[in-house]
Amino acid sequence: MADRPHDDAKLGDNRPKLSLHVPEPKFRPGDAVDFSHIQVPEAGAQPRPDETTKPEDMLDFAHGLIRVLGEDNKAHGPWDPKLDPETLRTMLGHMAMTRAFDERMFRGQRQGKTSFYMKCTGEEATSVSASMALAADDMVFPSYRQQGILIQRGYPMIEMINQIYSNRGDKLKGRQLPIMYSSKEHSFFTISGNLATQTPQAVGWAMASAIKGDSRIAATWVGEGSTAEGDFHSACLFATVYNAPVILNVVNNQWAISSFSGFAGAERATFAARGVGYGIASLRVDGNDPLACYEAEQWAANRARANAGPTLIEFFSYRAEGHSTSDDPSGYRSAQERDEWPLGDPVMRLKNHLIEIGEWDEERQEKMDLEAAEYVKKTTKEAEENGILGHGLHHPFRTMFEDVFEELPWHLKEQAQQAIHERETKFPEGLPNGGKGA
Ligand SMILES: Cc1ncc(C[n+]2csc(CCOP(=O)(O)OP(=O)(O)O)c2C)c(N)n1
Repeated sequence: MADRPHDDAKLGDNRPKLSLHVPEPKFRPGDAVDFSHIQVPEAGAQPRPDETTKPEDMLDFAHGLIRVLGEDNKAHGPWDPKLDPETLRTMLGHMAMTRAFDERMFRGQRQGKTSFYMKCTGEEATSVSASMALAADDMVFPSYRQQGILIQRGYPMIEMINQIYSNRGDKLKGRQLPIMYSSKEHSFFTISGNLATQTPQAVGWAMASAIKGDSRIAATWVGEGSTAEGDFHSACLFATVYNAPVILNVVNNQWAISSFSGFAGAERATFAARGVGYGIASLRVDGNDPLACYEAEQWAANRARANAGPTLIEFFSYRAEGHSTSDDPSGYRSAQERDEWPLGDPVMRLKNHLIEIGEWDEERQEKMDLEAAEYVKKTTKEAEENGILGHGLHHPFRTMFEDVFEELPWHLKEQAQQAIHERETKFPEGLPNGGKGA
């Protein structure tokens, strides 16, 4: 108190009282939803600047919304990637497969076959379409919601399911929480549970590629909630300082579990605008428009390959389902939000576009959906032969001590022997559920 200019509380009473702003989402459970405050520009309205344009000449792109597919289901404007119908059907197929996979894995969790699962429903374009614009050996650093990249890159689905079941076929030997995939062969970086850590790692990988004079680029995906992490700042700063050939994809699906995007700063600025202060070219894109997602990623990839620098892309989308199998969104948001979402559903939009241009029909769509569901079912059955949660078919117990370090140190050798001995003493006939002790 002694250091304050006035001890007398009455002095300064004419100043306005300070007040704290605590963000509050517009709609809570039971509320009627009105998304009319969201600005949705006409498809095709945005120009497409050259990939080497200076970031300061691109400020409008951080605040607008790049859109290609219009209400008329036609492709408009300079961001139309003009993909041939075969490629469009492939894109639709990968998105439909991702959705079918999510459906079955979610049910598998409810049936107790796995402990955990996370869907990406409504966000399929942000992974599938975006990764289609990259080369197969460009390195991706995803979050846990880009399973569409693995499907698009042809990663065997049985490996995904083995990992989800932590069974004896699991390439990660049951060490990782379900869905935290890793595939070096598919240039898909090991997923970590710690949010945003992959973003500076992606930048570092891109820097290494540039140091070596390689031609591969890196791309990372992160949720809008995760951009609040300090690591995201580090990623942006290193990317811009070293002109790293990297794409920072921010999937703004409006929610971080039960926290709406306002808590990550959405009330003050777009997430694309976050790149502006770093001098990073930034695009804000309709994340439910598969063609816009593809072309924005292509633009950023061209930019990185031309040594013209990093790009930050905000995919404006909506998390249509719960955060995970452990979440019930009816506890914190209005059930109407999904239906009212002004940008629609990415799978439906691409399907309707293909029908509009005479390259698809409802019958073929039905057949494709059925085939996708059948394929996932068949692959699930195959994976189940390697074991499901709690059935005892998993990697040998001792393997949990391996790979902590490159070489097994003496103290871990001792711990492994002790653990195996204790198990054999306790369960001389093997584990009660039929699993092997060691
Ligand atoms: C460093 C860290 N903090 C908190 C968590 C717990 N957590 C897991 S997912 C999540 C929400 C992330 O939301 P967002 O980044 O928007 O991605 P989304 O789940 O919507 O795809 C949180 C807080 C975590 N895994 N790591």
